[in-house]
Order: sequence, then C-alpha cells, then structure tokens
Amino acid sequence: MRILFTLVFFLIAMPLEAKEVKVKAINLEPVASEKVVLTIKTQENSIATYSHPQIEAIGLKQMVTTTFWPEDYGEFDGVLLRDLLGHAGIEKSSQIKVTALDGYTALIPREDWQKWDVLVATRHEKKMIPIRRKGPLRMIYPKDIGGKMAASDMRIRWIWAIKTIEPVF
Ligand SMILES: Nc1nc2c(c(=O)[nH]1)N[C@H]1C(S)=C(S)[C@@H](COP(=O)(O)O)O[C@H]1N2
Ligand SMILES: [Mo]
Repeated sequence: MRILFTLVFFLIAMPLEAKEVKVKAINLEPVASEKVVLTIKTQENSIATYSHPQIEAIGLKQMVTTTFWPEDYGEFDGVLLRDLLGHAGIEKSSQIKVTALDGYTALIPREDWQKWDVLVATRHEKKMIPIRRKGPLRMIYPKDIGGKMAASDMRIRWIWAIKTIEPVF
C-alpha cells in the first residue's frame, strides 16, 4: 500500500516538478538592421552598444517555454544572459540593473545567469518582437523547469523592452 501510494505520488508530482527546458544552438538569417537596440555599461566611463544582429552573433540559442502571460509562449530565440554579460565583460558583477524603454528598472542577481539558462530574447517564433509584444529585447526565464523558476515573484525580473544593462558590484 505504501509503495503504491509513493508511486502514485511520484507520477503526479513528476510532470509538475521535473520538467526540462531545452536550450539549443540555432542558426537564423540575420535581420538587416544596424540600429542600436542595447547599451551595456562596461566600466565606469565606457559603454558597449549592440544592434540586433550584433547581439545574435554572440551565440543564438533557442528555448521553448511558457511565460506568465496568456497567448505568450512557444519558441524564443536570443542569447543567454550569461553569454551577453560575458561578451561585455561584466559577468562577474554581483547584480545587474536592467532599464527598459518605459523607464522600468529591475535588479537581477548573478545567481540567475550562473545557475539558470536565462535568455535575452531577440525573437519569438523566429521573428523580431515588436514593442507591443514586449520587444525588441526581453528576458525569458526557463519557467517550465518549475520550482523557483515558476514562482510568480520572479515576474519582476521578466523585463521587457530592455534598453540598458549596467553592472552593480
Ligand atoms: N519593461 C517593463 N517590464 C516589466 C514591467 C514593466 O512595467 N515594464 N513590469 C514587471 C513586473 S513588476 C511584472 S509583475 C510583470 C508584469 O507583467 P504584466 O503587467 O503584463 O502583468 O512584468 C515585469 N516586466
Ligand atoms: Mo509585478
């Protein structure tokens, strides 16, 4: 009886807790745009600027997950936050401050990019993301893993319309 109970418990709990979110490299035709869409503060007096194709050149990855919003799920493409910060040389900062086009700001702790595959999405279903759909750049966490990643207090870190990133040491 006890064994049966345990088995039933695991069968119910498994799909909720042990889901996997796969991240794989993908190749897509670069978009023709040289417009700067992202500015990263790299040091006290220096910045790095990125166009859409420059971001994707860092290493385009595909991730499939749901989000916290209705009709907002599926394939997201972009670069791992870890790779982007590494490219700018600020991956060792203890936090980053992310500012969006609407003035929204949020802090993201280093643990997030070290421990999790957090994506800075440049595309949804392979297409550039318009501002009204939370683009052109937005954070996508691997929510379907479950646990902490699916906790609704994580939503404050799902910044959309990302404009600038700066290290907080
Ligand atoms: N650019 C931007 N991103 C943002 C926000 C915002 O106001 N602007 N709000 C954050 C917070 S606090 C939450 S809870 C969710 C809110 O998403 P919703 O307004 O679509 O429910 O997005 C996050 N990302
Ligand atoms: Mo929120």
